Amino acid sequence: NAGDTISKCDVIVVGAGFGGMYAVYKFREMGKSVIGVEGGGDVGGVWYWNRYPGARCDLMSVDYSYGFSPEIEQEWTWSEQFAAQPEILAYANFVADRLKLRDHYRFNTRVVSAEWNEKTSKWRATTDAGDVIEAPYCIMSTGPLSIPKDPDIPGIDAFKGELLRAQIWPHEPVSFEGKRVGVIGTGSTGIQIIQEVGRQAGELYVFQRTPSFTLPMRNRALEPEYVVEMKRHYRSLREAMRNNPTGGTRPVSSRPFFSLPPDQRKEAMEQAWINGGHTFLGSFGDLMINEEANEQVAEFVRSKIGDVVEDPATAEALKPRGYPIFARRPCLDTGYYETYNLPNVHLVDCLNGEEIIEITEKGVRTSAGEYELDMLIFATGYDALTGALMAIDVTGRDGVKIKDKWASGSRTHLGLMTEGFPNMFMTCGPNGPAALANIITISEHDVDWIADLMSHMEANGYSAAEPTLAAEDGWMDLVAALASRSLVRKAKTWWVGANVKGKPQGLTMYTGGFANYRAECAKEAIDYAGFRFDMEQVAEPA
Ligand code: NA7
Repeated sequence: NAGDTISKCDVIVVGAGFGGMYAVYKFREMGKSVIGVEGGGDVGGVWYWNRYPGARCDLMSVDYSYGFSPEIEQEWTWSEQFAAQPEILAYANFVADRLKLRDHYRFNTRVVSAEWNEKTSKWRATTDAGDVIEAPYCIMSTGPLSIPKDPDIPGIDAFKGELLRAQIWPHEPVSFEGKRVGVIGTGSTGIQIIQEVGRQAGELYVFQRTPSFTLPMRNRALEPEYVVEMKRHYRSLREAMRNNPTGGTRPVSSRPFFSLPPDQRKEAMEQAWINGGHTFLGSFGDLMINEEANEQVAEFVRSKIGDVVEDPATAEALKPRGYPIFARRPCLDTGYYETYNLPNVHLVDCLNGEEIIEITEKGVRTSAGEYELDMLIFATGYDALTGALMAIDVTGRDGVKIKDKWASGSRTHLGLMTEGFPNMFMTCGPNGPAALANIITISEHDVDWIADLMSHMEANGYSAAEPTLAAEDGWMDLVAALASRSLVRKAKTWWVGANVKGKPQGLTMYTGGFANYRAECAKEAIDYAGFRFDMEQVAEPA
């Protein structure tokens, strides 16, 4: 029963992904007692759950790793330019072992509610195990992509074959051999699954609604000499990451697309194609704000699809139209388009041809008929950015619920805190740069920023901190002003809430880039002018 076990500590950390793990470490190093709560059976966050074949990070491993520990940087060696899920999960485990983080965590446990107590200036979190944890500080490291979303298609429960979800993939090996497999979802996840399962399955049917633009990943094993160099230069690499709009090491250009003559533009695009995916965004500075420049790159990529895919109708159906390239998360692939040249791989175009009607006992029924399947895989994304926090019954000052405060969209100051919810912090929160920049760089920044605020509070005898409404309004105005220039708002994606029925729509992420975000947060930390603080109460009531 709730209340049977009350644990008291200084900091509650919700989540054991990269954000939560660093939070546990940092606050423990500050001498605080920390209790972590994690729904998964171990550390790793999204990498604990996403075990589907081909799961891989689309950021380079040198970027997608912690920068706070020079020892860990030297002790850990990445094997590939873009690490696969097992290696990333092994890294998370390595860090957890090395820093003894597991002792702090309660695994297989979810926080179901969190309530602020005005009198004691403490958060009281209740878990699904019935435990109660009380602490002055609560850190929500719940992740932008952690609540899986099924497709809104009737009949999901009717299917009698194997139903698998990419976001909660089984731990035991899955065989596709000789099976008729269907995949719904062609975002980053679906693309990784399709290119892998297409080579293994008996028949693969891809039910595609919106085609994604995907660019060559150009992954490679990291040669020992490269690793030595990388390890030697980690400090300067981390410094470069902190000053980069994406929070990564790849240089970003400010060169406008049309500043080059046509032949040089073509040459730059060919070079970006050869170098691989994200170098496109590093080649030109205006692709996310100049529609014409964006369309030229989009058309270049469409022509590449046409070059690879042999069947003209399939090639045409795979070419994304009607939204700017990079306005959906650009996917990076290894032979995705080539997969459609395999005789056992079939594209079902659910945008311009057939429509999915329902899932049946035997498979998927479209307007053209029924596809009989042995296995159906959902790669249909997440209730992103706000979903995980909204899944917790969070009550702030004066009994206000987060789900009411955010009913028409998330509102925060700096993506880190929300007015009316004192001492509750988010890492990689909504209205920050999370989905558009390196999440590990952001997580480390956010935790360090929170730690500085806590130190400021303690030095001044403050028991509670929260942003003022004016500061929050100011931040949301800035976010909106930046968003109004960005082409990201022009596609229907999880970035704008379009993938979840009834969710508030709109681009409310900070699109000014990580480096500017860091500067905004640093500016606030000079005097915390956007905050109100409460003084320590004399004694806690018995
Ligand atoms: P995404 O990018 O949200 O993709 C989900 C996919 O699922 C997308 O292609 C959707 O098509 C498709 N979908 C969802 N519902 C349906 C129905 N009902 N019918 C057909 N197709 C459907 O999720 P991912 O997991 O791929 O990627 C999330 C992030 O993880 C990614 O951006 C990287 O940052 C890592 P739609 O576009 O809605 O037409």
